[in-house]
Amino acid sequence: MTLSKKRFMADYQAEALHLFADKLEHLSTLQQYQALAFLIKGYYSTNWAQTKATYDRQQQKQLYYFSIEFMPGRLLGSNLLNLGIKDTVEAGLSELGLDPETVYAAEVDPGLGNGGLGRLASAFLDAMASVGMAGNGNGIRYQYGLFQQRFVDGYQVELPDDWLRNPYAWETRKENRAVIVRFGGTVNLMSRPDGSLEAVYHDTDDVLAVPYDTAMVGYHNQVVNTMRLWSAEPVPGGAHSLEEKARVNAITQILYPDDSDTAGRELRLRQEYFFTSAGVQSIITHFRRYHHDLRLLPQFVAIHINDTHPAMAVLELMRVLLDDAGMDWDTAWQITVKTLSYTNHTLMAEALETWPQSMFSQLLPRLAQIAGEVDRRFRAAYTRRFGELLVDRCAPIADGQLRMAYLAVIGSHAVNGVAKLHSKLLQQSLLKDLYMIFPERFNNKTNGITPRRWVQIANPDLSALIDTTIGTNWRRDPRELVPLVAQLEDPQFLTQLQAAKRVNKQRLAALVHTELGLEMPLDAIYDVQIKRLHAYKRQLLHVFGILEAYLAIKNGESRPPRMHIFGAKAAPSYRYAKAVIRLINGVAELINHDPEMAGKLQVVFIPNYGVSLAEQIIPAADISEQISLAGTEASGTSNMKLMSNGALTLATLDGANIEIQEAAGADAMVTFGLTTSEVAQLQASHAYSAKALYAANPTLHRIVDMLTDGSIPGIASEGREIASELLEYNDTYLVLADFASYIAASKRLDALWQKPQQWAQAALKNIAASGQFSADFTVQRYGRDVWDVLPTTGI
Ligand code: GLS
Repeated sequence: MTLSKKRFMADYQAEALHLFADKLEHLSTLQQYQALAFLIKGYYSTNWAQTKATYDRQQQKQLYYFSIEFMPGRLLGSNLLNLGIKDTVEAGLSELGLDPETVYAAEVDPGLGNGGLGRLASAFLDAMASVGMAGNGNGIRYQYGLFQQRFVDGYQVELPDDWLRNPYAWETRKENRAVIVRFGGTVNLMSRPDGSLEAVYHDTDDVLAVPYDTAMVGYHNQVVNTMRLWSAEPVPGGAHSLEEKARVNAITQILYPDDSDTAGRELRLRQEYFFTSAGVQSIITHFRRYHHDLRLLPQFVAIHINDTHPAMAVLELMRVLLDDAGMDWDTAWQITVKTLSYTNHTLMAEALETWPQSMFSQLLPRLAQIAGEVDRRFRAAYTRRFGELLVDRCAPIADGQLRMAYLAVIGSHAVNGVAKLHSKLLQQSLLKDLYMIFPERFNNKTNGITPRRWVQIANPDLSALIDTTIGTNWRRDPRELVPLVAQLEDPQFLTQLQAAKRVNKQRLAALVHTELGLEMPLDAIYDVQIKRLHAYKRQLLHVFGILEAYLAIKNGESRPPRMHIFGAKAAPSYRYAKAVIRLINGVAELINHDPEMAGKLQVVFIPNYGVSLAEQIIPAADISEQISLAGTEASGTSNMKLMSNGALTLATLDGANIEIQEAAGADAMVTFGLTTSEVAQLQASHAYSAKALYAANPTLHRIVDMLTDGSIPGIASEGREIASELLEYNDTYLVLADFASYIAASKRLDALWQKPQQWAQAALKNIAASGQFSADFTVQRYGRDVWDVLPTTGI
């Protein structure tokens, strides 16, 4: 949009007066932020309404991305950027005596997800708007987001994230679009005169699902899509006891703070059905405004099942088509499969959701009946050809459990993993039986990120340098970063690149100083690992690397200075992960208080990792630690964000690391460790002995002993727990097995650091190759191969 500074300033002052009946300069920072956010919302509202009207008028096929998690991050900066008015607004703010960064920082960061999965969902919404695809989000408006993390005596403490305490400026309550979601009760099937069946419900628990819509503003294209989040409320008019009201509100009160467990609790099942049913119902209502024949649904609607949480969309859509529309089973099934598609996000067997049939039928009796019929028909259709054993292994129901991943595959026309390796492993292991039956459904869609947030907003100095070097086309199409490689031999450019990194390091160092009182010298390597705390991600291996350096420096060895920066939340019930957090904080205490380590080696664990903190850390990183055991990390996306900011990846051959290496070149990152097939062989042969490695490698021996011999302050049982996982339980994630090659790889990075020009060249190769990992391309691949929804303004 076009906006002059003068008009902006006048509008802003008027908005402040209108909202708070006071002058801008008398408002709190939060109020100044809110006035600005409401003003900007007003700026795009017409486009928002017009986008919806255009989709309807042109009868465009629309995609609905069903996800139990979204992590949009702060929206003010990205909305300003995407509207093309960021510079004007910032100039206006400054002229009004306000600091833009301070105003931006007053915005809450809705943590409606755990990590990569939720952030990916939001990146996709941003990307779809930016390439002009008709894509909507469908999820839950949790009253409390992912907990706020504090450290007390080195332990993680979880505080509630009351993000809705103040009105959330970007959302719009659509009470006129509310729908009723039914739980429990009994259901009888009655024949209608035309022979079709009608489901008659008794004694159900009804809940009102109220949508709150938030605009997803496209980049410089006037497209504004919608993220719809549902909130549970008592049905109006009913006589509700306080207890009943509390039970209803509980459905959307909290986000489950775990992204790997089945969290096999009834409340979780309620949450899943709640947003899935509300989403399906509202889609059908909208569709019916324009079409009478539900058989046309797949022509106009695609529904994507993001991980298994919304997998019961298969059953819910069947319910609507069978019971509400009176369709026969085969027609309904055909439509369902054509409409739905599914992404798997993990190979961890324990993360595959299953529900006890008894719980499921009590809470969702009609869906349980439909699930039984899906199971019966699946077995009947494929047993003859594939044998009873195979079909039993992958049927939706077995041993009294509903297996949601299998249901999702069976009820979708397309199934994908999130990196090439992950998609291959799905076919070879986790979903191999279903791959036998439905090979044509399987495909890969490597994840992506939004460089608008991670480079343009988070790294203004790098962005400006790129602009002056190759122009601004990369801002729309980040593949246009490739020509940057022409600067590989340009010492002046490389120096400027280093200077931009230094500015970011300065900013992070200031934050760390304020938060933790620690000094981080700017000439040190900033070595970053930021992600959920999980055994398979192996933060422990990183800690072992730190202890190796500590012992070496104590021993008089000289190493380039390194700051080890962590950000990670542990699920509150995940003991091992919490033990590792305590360990990292203990190691930090040991090292940061040792005068011999000053300026050489420091450990910085910044609490409360989330999207906003990531925006501060990522631009400052020199090394990106992506060190999961090969075959465990489905894709990873921090690896992409960090590379696009010029960090060198220290990586196992896992997830998308492999594709990053292909893109940036072998000399732009450092890899180590067992490969997936080596891991599989080692595990199958039962030949692995962690104890033998411990006995054979004196450094490793020493480090493992440090866990229990009192060397690390403040840890006791945690050290023993971790040591026992390594030695007694034989090191599930092969930390000891990869230790030696990890240290060797890390030393290669130390050596490279001594040659600043070569380091800068490797950083440049990463930046130049990062464009292909933009989510703009990922969603276009989904649109073309899976959803049949095409971009209108895309690149
Ligand atoms: C995850 C995977 O663990 C990540 O590797 C992946 O990048 C992300 C998005 O596809 O999905 N799966 C999950 O349950 N949480 C994740 O972050």
